[in-house]
Amino acid sequence: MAEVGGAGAAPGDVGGYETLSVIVPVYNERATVAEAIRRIRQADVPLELEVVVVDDGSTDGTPQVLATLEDSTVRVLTHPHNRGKGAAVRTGLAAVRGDLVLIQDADLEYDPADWPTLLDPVLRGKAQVVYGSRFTGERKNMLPTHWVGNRFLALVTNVLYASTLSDMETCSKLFDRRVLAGLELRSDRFEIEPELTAKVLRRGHRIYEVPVSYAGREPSEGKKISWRDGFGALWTLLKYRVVPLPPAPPDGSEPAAR
Ligand SMILES: Nc1nc2c(ncn2[C@@H]2O[C@H](COP(=O)(O)OP(=O)(O)O)[C@@H](O)[C@H]2O)c(=O)[nH]1
Ligand SMILES: [Mg+2]
Repeated sequence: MAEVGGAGAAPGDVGGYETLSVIVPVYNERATVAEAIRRIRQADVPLELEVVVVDDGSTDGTPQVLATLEDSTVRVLTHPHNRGKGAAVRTGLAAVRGDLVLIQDADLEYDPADWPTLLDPVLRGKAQVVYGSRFTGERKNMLPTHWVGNRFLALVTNVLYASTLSDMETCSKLFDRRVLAGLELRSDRFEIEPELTAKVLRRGHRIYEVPVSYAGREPSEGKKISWRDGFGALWTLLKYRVVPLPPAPPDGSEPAAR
């Protein structure tokens, strides 16, 4: 893995990072996945790009669409049966090799055009974890129940973990891969977002937030997360506040100096 320049990185360089690995969890996104991957290919990043799409047992023709998109830069991994977004992210994490890891959904709610904004604090050595906030960027839509749920879950996160996040549930998350080493992620479903957040904060990392644009979709357009998932998120936040964490590997995943 590349030596990371951290705070000493000169302007214009990429902080010692070489490869950005992008994990794209996909479940029944026939209508959007081709456009999502087109936008991913167009993203303007000063790093080598590794894209790993995880088809989570889609049954709507997504695998056929993916077969036409796969090439040397876009790898497709497949779950034989649907296991949930968290399982798809974990499959992707086990497969990627880059020194930076970004999770990018396939449903067009988040836009790879925002990646330079997300990457900027990491490449300048200011952060090892960056979240794209939907509450400080422009947004097309968020259902009122989701707005309340998202604000509430961010508040609970901040109270439990002494953070100041505006958006914990954002699906726009970027990590120095060393931060993720040894976290032993377990979530299969949408609790992957609070689990990642809780464990990273418990390890003492600060999460840097930048604004990203958000084009929220409606249930009729395929949005699957619902207010019920909010309870799972709440439970996950409470649980990881108290369960012991696996020991951090001694490889630089210690928190950067604050
Ligand atoms: N809903 C759902 N999404 C999954 C699953 N497996 C992978 N995904 C992908 O995860 C992303 C959905 O995440 P999110 O935006 O939080 O939920 P949604 O927009 O409400 O469906 C999309 O890219 C999905 O295709 C799954 O089992 N269920
Ligand atoms: Mg989504």
